[in-house]
Amino acid sequence: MKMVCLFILPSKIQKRRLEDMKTAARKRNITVVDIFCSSVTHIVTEHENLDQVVKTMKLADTGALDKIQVLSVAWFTDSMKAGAPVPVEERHRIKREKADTDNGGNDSNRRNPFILPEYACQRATCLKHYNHKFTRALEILQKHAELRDNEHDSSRALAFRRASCVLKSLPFPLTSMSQLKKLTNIGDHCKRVIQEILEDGECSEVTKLQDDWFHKMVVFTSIFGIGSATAKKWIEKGWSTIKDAQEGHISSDWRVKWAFHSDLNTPVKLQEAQYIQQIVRKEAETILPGIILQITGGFRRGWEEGHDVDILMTHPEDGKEVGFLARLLHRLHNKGIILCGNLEKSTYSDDMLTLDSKLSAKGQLDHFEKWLGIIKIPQSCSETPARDDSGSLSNIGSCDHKGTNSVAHPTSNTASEQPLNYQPLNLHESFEDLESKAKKQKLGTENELSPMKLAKLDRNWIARRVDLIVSPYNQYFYALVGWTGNKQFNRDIRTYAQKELGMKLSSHGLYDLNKNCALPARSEKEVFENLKLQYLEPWERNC
Ligand code: 8DG
Ligand code: CA
Ligand code: CA
Repeated sequence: MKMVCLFILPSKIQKRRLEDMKTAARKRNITVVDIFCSSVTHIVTEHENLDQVVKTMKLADTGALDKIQVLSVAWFTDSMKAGAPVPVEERHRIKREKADTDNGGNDSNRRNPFILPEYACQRATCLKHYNHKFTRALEILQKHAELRDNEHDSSRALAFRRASCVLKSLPFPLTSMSQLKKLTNIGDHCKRVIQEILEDGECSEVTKLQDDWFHKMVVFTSIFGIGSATAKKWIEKGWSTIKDAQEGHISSDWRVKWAFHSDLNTPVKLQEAQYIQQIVRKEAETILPGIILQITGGFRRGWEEGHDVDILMTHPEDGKEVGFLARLLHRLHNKGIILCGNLEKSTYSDDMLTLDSKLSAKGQLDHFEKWLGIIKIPQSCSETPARDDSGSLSNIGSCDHKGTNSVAHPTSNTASEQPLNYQPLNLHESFEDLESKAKKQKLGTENELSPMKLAKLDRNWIARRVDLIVSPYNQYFYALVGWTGNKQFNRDIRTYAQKELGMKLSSHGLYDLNKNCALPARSEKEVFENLKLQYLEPWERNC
């Protein structure tokens, strides 16, 4: 049976029973979402007909439910008894009150506008959705605006992104402009683009934008550490390929020195991220037993590739994390894993909880102690997904260190869904491999060679970008939300906190500006509760 993503309509179901139903389904490995979103495949309801469901869910019409099975609690009970979702029978289906003989009526219903909450943090935004042809176009416009406009003025780019984000949350494919009527965040420019795609299948403005200049800018800015200002200068110099830049660009910045290393311009795979988590965990636990370590960023949101691996760490005992990162780096260095990087000391002080920071991408920079760098991993782990020491694949999606809230990702093949027929990697052998190969090649000083020479070596490792972040435990769950992202989600939830609640949210905490007090959180769910928001799983934060 196709992957089931279940939404239980709370209406007419007592709170306690609803929670029991969700728990029972999750125990049977069924994905259950708390908020209706575009991933939902099955709705279970106590309502007797479809019109009541549409009304309760504040949908404009039944069109939004076209691709979803709307089922009675009988289907749910049958599935719980069977231990897995059972095939849908006619008796399970929730139907319209009276047969819809009037096709025209149905069509006119479809043209009715749909309502979505204003902020992305109030609705689920998943990787897979119904409106890719529109969001792709809007995100090309966004990218173009980011590259073309002044780096300090992101307003045009953000307007395209917000519109794209709304379309990602729609639980049906857009077929008519009238469906947009009641949606906020879609301005006139975006509407023109959407209309042209609806009418012609593509937008001429978007096609024209993708010219020579745009392609060069995309190539140059995809190089690690290269921003739009540098890329523009390169184009002005007449450079058009990575090779031109590689030959002409000289810099002492470690990031730029490494910018052209071929490894860093190929995406990091999920199994490589898991492998890196595994080696860091092993060393970290040796130094500081009880350490909590979590992959964040795109991988936690269900992506199977990323540009780097973000690992957030903390310790439940206050103060234990102080000095830990330097010791961890020392150990990783001795193992021959580190190529280069930069350790940033914590610059946090309590007044930062209340200070105004810009809600821009740059404003997301925080004050934790962190190391941004490049490490080596054995080439073999790109081919073989890694397991953690318990023999099970590590669960990236879990929402806290106890893994109590982990939910299988409905739209991508995350750790928990991967087939288990891989040979576990032996970490010890992998390290020895790296070290002995280096010795055989008399490359004890490998790190001193230039990245380009290193790239050309016959080597058994590949270079990967890693961010290691250490947070005190009392800030950890806010850090987890911040470092899970995505950046647009962070922007949105922070604007929501400020405008709707008069609170200041950052990766360090939440501060109520009216009551003049900080609001602590002991789980990611509590972060959402403090913000009066329904909990969103990490994979529902792909705005
Ligand atoms: P990618 O690497 O696959 O491209 O995507 P990503 O994982 O979503 O992006 P990222 O650039 O690695 O950033 C991960 C999240 O961390 C992002 O949502 C922003 C958030 N973040 C903070 N604080 C800081 C900070 O100080 N620096 C950076 N670079 N990111 C931060 O909450
Ligand atoms: Ca990342
Ligand atoms: Ca990162």
